Amino acid sequence: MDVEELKGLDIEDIAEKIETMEIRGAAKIARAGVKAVLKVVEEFEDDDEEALLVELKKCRDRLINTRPTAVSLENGLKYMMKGIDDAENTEEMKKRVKNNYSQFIELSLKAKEDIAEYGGKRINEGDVVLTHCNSSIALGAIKYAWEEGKNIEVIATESRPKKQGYITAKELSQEDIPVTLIVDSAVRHKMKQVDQVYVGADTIASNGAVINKIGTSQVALCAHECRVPFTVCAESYKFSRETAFGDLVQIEERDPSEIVDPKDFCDVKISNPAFDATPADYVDCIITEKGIISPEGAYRIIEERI
Ligand code: RUB
Repeated sequence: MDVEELKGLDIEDIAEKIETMEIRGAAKIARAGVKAVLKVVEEFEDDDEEALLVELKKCRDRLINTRPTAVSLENGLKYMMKGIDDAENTEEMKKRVKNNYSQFIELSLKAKEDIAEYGGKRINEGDVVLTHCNSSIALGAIKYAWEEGKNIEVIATESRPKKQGYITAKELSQEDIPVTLIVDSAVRHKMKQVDQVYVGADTIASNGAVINKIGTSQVALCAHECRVPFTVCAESYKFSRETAFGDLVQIEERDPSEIVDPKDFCDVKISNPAFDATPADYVDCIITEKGIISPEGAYRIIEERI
């Protein structure tokens, strides 16, 4: 589900759809978040700036913790608030928010296109590419390579517990891209057939660590051991400025019922972390719309925004 499908939904509907993962994937979450903020100004009829500011902040606060790991959402929401504090009246505030919205959506979609091209060019004829979970940005690069006429194959991990790998497998097979679905625990066994790993990211920390779907760090470790290049595809708004100043990325802990029926395990504690952090040491490069960087270059991307 992406922004164009959000017509008729109110802010609470959007927040709930993000929480329940009907809207999912860091890029789509960010675009849905900014759309919710746009709705605030579209629906606001008063001419009281203070009241509009309160409504905007209320919306931001409702959304920000729906998926706490994805800094794309936080950065998108911040983008929407640019310039509103010194706007002289509600009309000016609304204009700025609307402008911010158009710019963010354009930036997000253009970044996806650029990363697809840069990433697609680095996939070689005959490559077997392994991907984890369902990243629209990593898949963009894979599809670009295929559309360029390269005969490639994809191995998609199931990505327990929510099985986003099914979405990946179906999405690729619909485009006739040869794809093999495997369970997450088959990654090491299969890695000897793999030429490259391509994944997305929810957040990139200032030290180059990549926070993505749980299991990504195990995939990276296997790739590293097998000398298989590990590539991350992420727009610049997934880089976390806050991590440069000491903040830690919060790893979302989701409901145990996504894994098992807790009633069947009365005396067992069930833990369901949705994301993990892959250290920079296991990442060969990060493809952004600003260019391809080594993970050590993450701070430079953040610095440009500071
Ligand atoms: C999705 C996930 C994706 C990133 C990047 O997790 O981990 O790899 O969000 O996605 P979830 P994209 O299904 O829990 O949201 O490249 O589409 O932004």
